[in-house]
Amino acid sequence: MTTKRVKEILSWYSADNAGTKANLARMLSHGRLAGTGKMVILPVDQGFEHGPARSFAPNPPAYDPRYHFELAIAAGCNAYAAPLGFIEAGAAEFAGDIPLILKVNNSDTLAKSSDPISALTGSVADALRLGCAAIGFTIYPGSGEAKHAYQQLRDLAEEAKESGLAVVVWSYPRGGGMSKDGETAIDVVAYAAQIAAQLGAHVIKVKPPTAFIEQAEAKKVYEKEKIPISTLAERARHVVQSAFAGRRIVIFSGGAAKGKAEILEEIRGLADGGAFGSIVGRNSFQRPRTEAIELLHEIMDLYASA
Ligand code: FBP
Repeated sequence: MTTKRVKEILSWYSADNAGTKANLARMLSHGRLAGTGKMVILPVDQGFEHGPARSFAPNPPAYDPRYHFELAIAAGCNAYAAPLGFIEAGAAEFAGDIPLILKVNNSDTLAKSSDPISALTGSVADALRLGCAAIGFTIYPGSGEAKHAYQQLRDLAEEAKESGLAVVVWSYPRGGGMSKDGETAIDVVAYAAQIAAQLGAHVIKVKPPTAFIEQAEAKKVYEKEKIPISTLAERARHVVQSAFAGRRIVIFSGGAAKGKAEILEEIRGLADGGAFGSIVGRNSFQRPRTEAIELLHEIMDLYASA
């Protein structure tokens, strides 16, 4: 049964067809957080994005694509997201066991560019063939190529929605015109969430923001309006507000592997600020399996009790 909270969330997406709403409901109604309106997703595109050794050497069973399906299922995640190759390697074997998100664009770190843009690496047809609930797409607001990516997303989102799929957008500011600190600055992360929402994303994924403000024009407004941004909870609240006053699902990424206490403290701040959940890759699959499941359960418990 779809819970009242899930129905409320679905009502925010009033333009969507029954298929897309059913697929959103599938993700919101699966796993240990089913029905709560919160989500914890396992993303494993780091093999592509960062390379195999950086991603999988800390926990070698993770070189096997089936490992990640099993981890996401055993931990009770809402969904599992990966590029075409990993999804193809397990979609049939694990059919029906967990909602899947096909990352339809990816970039590698072999080529360095000040104007990053991901290549199209999967299609809506692939997502349908593999039984996925959603497509996943990365944009890099701030890149000189961002406009091209926005247009690609616009076309793919239209096709996905026509086909009854949901759209998950990774919105990661970066590029030549932006400082390194600016990539996670509160004004920039909030802006990135707004852009993803305006591009029609159902689920928006951003990095946890810092209290740094990148843009001088924005800084004046944050100061004048006294927007509270000193704690992580306040910043998460501001980012969620920036995505249509909380009427879009906004989840936060886990980042590079860190200690358990540190990640739980971060999640506590995000959950207190009204985050809808987390997408935790390296901090889960780089740990031994039982530790990863334990950590994911603790993360889920924090969201469940927020
Ligand atoms: P992590 O929890 O490992 O940070 O995963 C989240 C994620 O969005 C992955 O999907 C992606 O591979 C990675 O972060 C990309 O991070 P970046 O582009 O900053 O290296």
